[in-house]
Amino acid sequence: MLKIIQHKIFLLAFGAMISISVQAQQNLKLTYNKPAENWNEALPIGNGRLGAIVFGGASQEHLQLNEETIWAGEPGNNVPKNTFDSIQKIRKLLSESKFEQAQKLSNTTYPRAAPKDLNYGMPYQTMGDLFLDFKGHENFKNYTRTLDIEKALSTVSYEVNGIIFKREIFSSFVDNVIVIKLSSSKKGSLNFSINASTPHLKKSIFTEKNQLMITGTSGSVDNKIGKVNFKTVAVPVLKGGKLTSTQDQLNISGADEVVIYLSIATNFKKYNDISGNPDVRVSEYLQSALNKKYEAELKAHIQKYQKYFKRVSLDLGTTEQAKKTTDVRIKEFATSKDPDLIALYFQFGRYLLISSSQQGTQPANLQGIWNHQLNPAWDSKYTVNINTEMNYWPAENTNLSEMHEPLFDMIQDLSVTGQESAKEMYHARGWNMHHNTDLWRITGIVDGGFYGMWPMGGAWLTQHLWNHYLYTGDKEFLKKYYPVLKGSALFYLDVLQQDPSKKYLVVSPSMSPENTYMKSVGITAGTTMDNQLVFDVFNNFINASKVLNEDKNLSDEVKTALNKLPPMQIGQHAQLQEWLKDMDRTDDKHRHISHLYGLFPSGQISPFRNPDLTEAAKNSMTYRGDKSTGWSMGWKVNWWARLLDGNRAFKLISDQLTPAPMEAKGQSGGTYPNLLDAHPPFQIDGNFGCTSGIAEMLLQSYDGYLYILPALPNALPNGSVKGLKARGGFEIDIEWKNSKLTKLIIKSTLEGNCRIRIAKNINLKSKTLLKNSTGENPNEYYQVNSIKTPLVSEKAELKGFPIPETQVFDFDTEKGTTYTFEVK
Ligand code: FUC
Repeated sequence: MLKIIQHKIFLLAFGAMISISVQAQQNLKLTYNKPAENWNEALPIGNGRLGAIVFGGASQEHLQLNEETIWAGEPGNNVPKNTFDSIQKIRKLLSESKFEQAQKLSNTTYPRAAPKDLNYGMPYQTMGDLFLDFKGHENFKNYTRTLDIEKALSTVSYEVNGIIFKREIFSSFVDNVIVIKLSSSKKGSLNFSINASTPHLKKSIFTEKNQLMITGTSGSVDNKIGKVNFKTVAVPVLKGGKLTSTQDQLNISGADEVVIYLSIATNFKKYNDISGNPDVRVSEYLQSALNKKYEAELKAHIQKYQKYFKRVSLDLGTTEQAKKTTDVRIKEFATSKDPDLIALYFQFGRYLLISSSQQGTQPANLQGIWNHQLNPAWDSKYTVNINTEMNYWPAENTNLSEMHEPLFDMIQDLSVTGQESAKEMYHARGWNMHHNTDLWRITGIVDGGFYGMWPMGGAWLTQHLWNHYLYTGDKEFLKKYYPVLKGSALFYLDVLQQDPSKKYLVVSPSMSPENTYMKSVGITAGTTMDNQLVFDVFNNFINASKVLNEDKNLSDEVKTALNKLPPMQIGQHAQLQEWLKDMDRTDDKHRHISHLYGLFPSGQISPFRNPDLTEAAKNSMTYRGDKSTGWSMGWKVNWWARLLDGNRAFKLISDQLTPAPMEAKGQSGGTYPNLLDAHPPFQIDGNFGCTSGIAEMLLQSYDGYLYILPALPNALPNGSVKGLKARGGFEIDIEWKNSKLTKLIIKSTLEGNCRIRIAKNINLKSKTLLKNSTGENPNEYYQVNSIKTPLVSEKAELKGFPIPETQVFDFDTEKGTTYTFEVK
C-alpha cells in the first residue's frame, strides 16, 4: 500500500515536472506548422563559424550553408594614396563656411564608385546549398518545425502514410560540423538522395568514397581576386539500408536512421594570411565528430551552448498567444497580449549572438553569419557607423562577455591596418578607420567622399574595449588592449583642428553619419557625435593610463585637448544639436540620430545630472518619430529606456514586432516570420539592438549607480529576470509585481561599493546595511567623466524633464558574495 502511494506521489510529482518543463520549453521555441517557403521563414542555426538556414520541407529538406570566412577578395587594404592635400583643402573650405565646395571636393577626391586601383570592401558570400530529396513525401500531415533556442536545435516532424519522420539539425559547438539526424517510426523507411549546389563561378561538386564534396573559390570584385578556397564534405552514416553514389549525388535506401555530418573549411587563417589547407582542415573537423556517437555529440553541444545561454532567464508572463505558431504571434502582436513573445525575442537575440560569435571566430557581420547571396545588401560586411557596434550591445549586459571577443580581435587587427589610413590620409600617428570594414580589415574610405568621409569608426569600436573592462574588471585584458586605446587617442590628438569661430578642437572633415544639413551636403567639422566620441576616446585613454600607471605625460597632453572639445548644445528648437551650428530641422526623419550616441550607448547624458540635455535629447527623438529601419528602432528602444520612458520603449518594441514586408528593400523595419530583423532586407543588428534595449529597460549601470527597473512599461507589470550583468561585475536578479520591485539579488563578482537607485516608494529589507549615498560613487568602475556645461540657444523653450522620484543607497560588497533584498 505504502509503495503504491509513494508511486502515485512520484507520478504526480513527475507529472508536475513535465508540465513545468513543457511550459518552459514552449517559451523558448520558435514553432511553425508548415515548411518555410522562403529564406525569411527558414530558421538559423550556427556555432559561430558554421551557419545554416533550415527550410524544413517534407519532400525536400534544404539547408542554405555558410562558413564565416568565405568572403570575396584577398588580403589588402583600400587606403587611397596622395589625398592629404585634398583633406587640407577641404578643412580650409569648411573653416571658410564653403560647405558645398567642401562636399564637392570630397566627392571628387573619393568618387562614389570605387576607382580602378581601390575597392570599397568585399562581400561576405554563401557557400551554397544542401538538398535532401524524399520521394513520395508530398502528402504529409501533422507537420511541425521548431527552433529550440534553449538547446540550439532545429527539428522537423511530419507523417506520411502513417509513418512519422523526424529530423534534428544543429551546428555543433563542440565539433565544428553541422549535424543532421534523420529518423522514422518504421524501420527501413528512409529513402532519399543528397545533392548540393553552389552559386560560385569556380566550383566543383562530386562524390568520392560515398561522400559528397563541394569545392570552390570565392568571388573577384573590383581590384581584388577571389582567393578564399573552400571545401565542403557531407558524410552520411547509416543504421540499416544502403548507400550508393552517382557522380554528384548520394542515394540512401531502406535506412532506419541516418546522421549526416557536414564539414566546411577554407584556406583563411588571418586577415593577411590565406595559407590554410581546406582539405586537411575539413577532415580534421569531421574526424572528431565521427569518433562520437550522435547522442554524445548532441549532449555535448547542448551542454556547451547552455553554459552561456542559461546564465540569463526572463519571465514576462505568458498568455494563450504563446500556444500559437511564431509567425502568427508576430502577426497578432499589436492586437493581442503576448508578453512572452518579448521574452522569446530577447532570448532569441542572445541565441543569435552565441550562434554567430564564439571565441576565435569572426565577429557577427551585418547578417551575423547567415547570408544566401554572393552580393548581399551592403556586402553583409561590417558597417561601423552603428551596425557592428549594435551587434555587440547585448554582449556584456546579457551576460555573454566571451561572445564579445571576436570583436576585440577585429579591433586589434584594425589597429594595425588602420595605421596606414591614419598615416597616408591624415599624416597622423595611431590608427583610424572609416565607416566600413570586411574580412580583410580595410580601413580606407568606402562608398566615396559623401558616405565614407567619417574617420571615426575606430573611435566608436574602442568603446567596446573600455566597456568590457568596466563590466569585468579584467586588468590583463586592459593591458593587452591599451596600445589600441592609445593609438586611437594619438590619432585624434593629431587630426583635431581648431574651429575658427570659438576655437574649439574639432574633427574635420567628417559627417554626422549619413545625414545632411543642406541639400546633398553632409561634410562638416565638429559634429556632436564626433565630439562625444573623441570625449570618450580621450577619457578612456586617460583612465586606462591611470589604472595601468602608464604614459603620464601623454595623458596630460590628452587632458589639455579634451578640455578644448566643444560642449553639447541645445538648439533653437529645444533639441540636442546634431551639428556645431544650430542647423537641425524639426522635420528631419533620418534613421541615424547619431548625436544621441551621448545618451546611449555612451553615458554622457543623464536625467539626474543633466536634465536639460536629457530633455533636449528627448525632443530630438520626438522630432525624428518612431518608425524606421529595424536597427534604428532597436536603438530607439535603448534611448527611450535611458529617457526612463518604458511605455515609449515598449511601443518601439511593438513596432519592431510588426510583420516585415517580404520585398527586399526599404526602411520600414519589422520582423520576419523567422524572428529575424528587417532593415529591410534582413539585417541582424535590429535583433541585437532590441535585446540590449529590453535589458536597459530592466537594469542600467552608468552615471554612478545601478538603476533597478528604470523603464518598466505598464504592459509588463509582473515578471522576473535573472543573471543580467552590470558594470563593476555585479550580477543581478530582479522580481517585480504590479509594476513594483519585490525582490532584488545582487552578486558581487569583483567587490567594491554597490550603489543602487530604485523607485521612491519601496522599502528594502535585508541583512545588509544600506547607507544613503553621498558624493560620487567610490567604486572605480562607476567613475563619471564630467562633461562641459551645455550651451543653450536663447530661442530654446525648455519645459523641464520629469525626473522620477527615486532613492539611492550604497552598500559594501565582498567578492563572491550574494546580497538579497526583499521588499517590506
Ligand atoms: C548604414 C545605414 C543603412 C544600413 C547600412 C548597412 O549605412 O545607414 O541603413 O543599415 O548601414
